[in-house]
Amino acid sequence: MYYFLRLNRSVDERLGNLYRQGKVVGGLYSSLGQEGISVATAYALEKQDVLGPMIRNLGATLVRGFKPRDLFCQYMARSSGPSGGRDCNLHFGDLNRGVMACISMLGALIPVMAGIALSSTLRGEDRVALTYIGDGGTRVGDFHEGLNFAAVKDLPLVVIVENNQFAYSTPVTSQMKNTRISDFAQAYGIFGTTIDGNDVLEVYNTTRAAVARARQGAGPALIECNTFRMRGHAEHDDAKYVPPELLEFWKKKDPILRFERYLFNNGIMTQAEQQTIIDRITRELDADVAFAESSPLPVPAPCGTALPGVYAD
Ligand SMILES: Cc1ncc(C[n+]2csc(CCOP(=O)(O)OP(=O)(O)O)c2C)c(N)n1
Repeated sequence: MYYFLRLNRSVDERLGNLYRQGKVVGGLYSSLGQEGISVATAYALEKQDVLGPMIRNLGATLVRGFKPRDLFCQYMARSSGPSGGRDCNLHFGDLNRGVMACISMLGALIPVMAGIALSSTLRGEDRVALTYIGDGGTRVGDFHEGLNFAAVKDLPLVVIVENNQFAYSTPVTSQMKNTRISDFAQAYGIFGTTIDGNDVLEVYNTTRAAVARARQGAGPALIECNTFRMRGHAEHDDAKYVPPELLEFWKKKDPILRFERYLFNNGIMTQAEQQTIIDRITRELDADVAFAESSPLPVPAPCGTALPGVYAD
């Protein structure tokens, strides 16, 4: 997990550099400070399960088997990326890896993932669906419709709310009167809890238990992970509206540094082992950025690679 946490952050940093060099096509949505949620929740799944990431869940796609080069190609719209350069950022999926493509319209992924959970139940398959939503996204009707449907049918669906305190420039207190989002679970009659989203092991243990319950037929779960968005909504946003003391407060709760301390203090990782992991990531990312930069853009129509698959083949 430590490798994937560091990988998530390093890919994010490299993408930030590429963005400032004008090489990223479209927006760049950082997951800085939220890596623990993506990595630990994806780790809690089994191979046959399906994960539906949103734009800040880069780490979850890495755990599911996408490589950093896939992400660099995707963000630079190269034809060797997962969407062949036809779409940007985390808008890609691969059902062979159990990854459903992210949907831009907030909330829309919840009914889709509930549908995947329903099909799994109808076919008698052992498959749990897990997806993510931000605090802002929980104000959209689809979130409630999808969750209610999953609750009524006892579907194996786990919804992770990343409460990072802001939806673009709107603080959570201006979005809702009751800011404890997991309370909705009670309204729908399902399991719900609020946890420290910057505590990697708490996220892992809570999700693992929810996934196990869902797999046994005990129905959906709503896990609210408290965290903080450490950068702007996207790289174009300097987030001047975020009070600096809030950033300072959350910086001290950095999930990777906390996990690192846990690993060191419990004799699980030595400094030499940490260095080996960091060196491995640097090597991998040097090669993968170079690969993406030398990859071609899609070739335009009529006989190119840009159009096939955009609608039906
Ligand atoms: C239904 C819908 N409304 C508005 C938008 C535009 N939009 C994209 S991201 C975003 C903010 C999302 O905030 P939140 O759900 O809290 O997630 P975060 O960006 O904080 O991770 C908005 C308003 C959208 N994509 N879909």
